[in-house]
Amino acid sequence: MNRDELLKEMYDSTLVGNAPAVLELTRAGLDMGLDPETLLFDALIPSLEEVGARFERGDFFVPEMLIAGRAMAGALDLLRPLLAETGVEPVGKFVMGTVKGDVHDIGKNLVNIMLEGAGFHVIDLGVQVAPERFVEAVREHQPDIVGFSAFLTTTMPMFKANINALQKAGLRDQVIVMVGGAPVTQEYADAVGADGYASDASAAVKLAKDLLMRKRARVLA
Ligand code: B1M
Repeated sequence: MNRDELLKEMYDSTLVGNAPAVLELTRAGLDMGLDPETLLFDALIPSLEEVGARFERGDFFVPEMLIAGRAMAGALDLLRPLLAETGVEPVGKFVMGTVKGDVHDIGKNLVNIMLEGAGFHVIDLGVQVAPERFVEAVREHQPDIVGFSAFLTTTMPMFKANINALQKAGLRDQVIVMVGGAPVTQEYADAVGADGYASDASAAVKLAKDLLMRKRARVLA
């Protein structure tokens, strides 16, 4: 099997949620010398995008989405140590979670992996994280940044609820707030008073570093 055949096979196997095949192909791809980013951005992520498109058209239902998601998650487990390989000292602390009412976590986990790869110490609160839990974690861990992921238009309003909870607890000024997730936009992030929005994991890492540098420059000034 050559590179393109492998990527196509991986795309197709993810689409139908064949987790063992996706795992095997991930291993084969790495053995072939493909980098983890190629497997992610040229096969796994496009495949899940197609799953979403089919769900929207009514060709796929929740079980299909679920097994495709599981197949991708299995591959991510294998890629995690390679994507997060870093020898550097932690550049900052990041508390991350998917908002209350939302169980999607693949995108959040990918952002976490890339942040770890860039040297951030990430504290992952998981999914369905209530505002009080974010407040508790910010108080306990004193992170530089807190990140909220939302993947449904119905759960995006939790960003505002989380920010209000931080404000009420007197913590809002101490922490940078970043938001993201498939339906989120820059306009929405601005409207709820977040400090930053990123559309994907690479952009999230770049933004986290920029926001942190700006914060540290302000403190020194
Ligand atoms: Co759901 N789902 N789902 N789903 N699901 C979507 C999100 C949807 C877009 C599908 C569609 O209709 N096209 C749609 C939402 C529509 C909307 O509201 N706009 C949808 C729906 C409707 C639902 C249910 C309501 C279905 C139902 O029950 N009728 C239900 C809701 C359950 C709930 O949460 N309460 C549901 C359930 C599920 C499963 C459980 C079956 C499964 C989740 C499995 C899991 O995550 N463990 C699932 C899946 C797999 C999907 C799709 C197909 C794939 C999501 C994914 O993992 N993408 C998705 C369709 C799609 O997104 N195209 C869909 C790959 C991932 C790498 O990308 O998640 O965008 P993404 O993450 C990116 C960026 O968003 C960004 O970086 C990530 C990496 O590059 N990012 C950040 C994420 N967080 C960030 C934080 C940041 C910065 C950037 O800073 C803090």
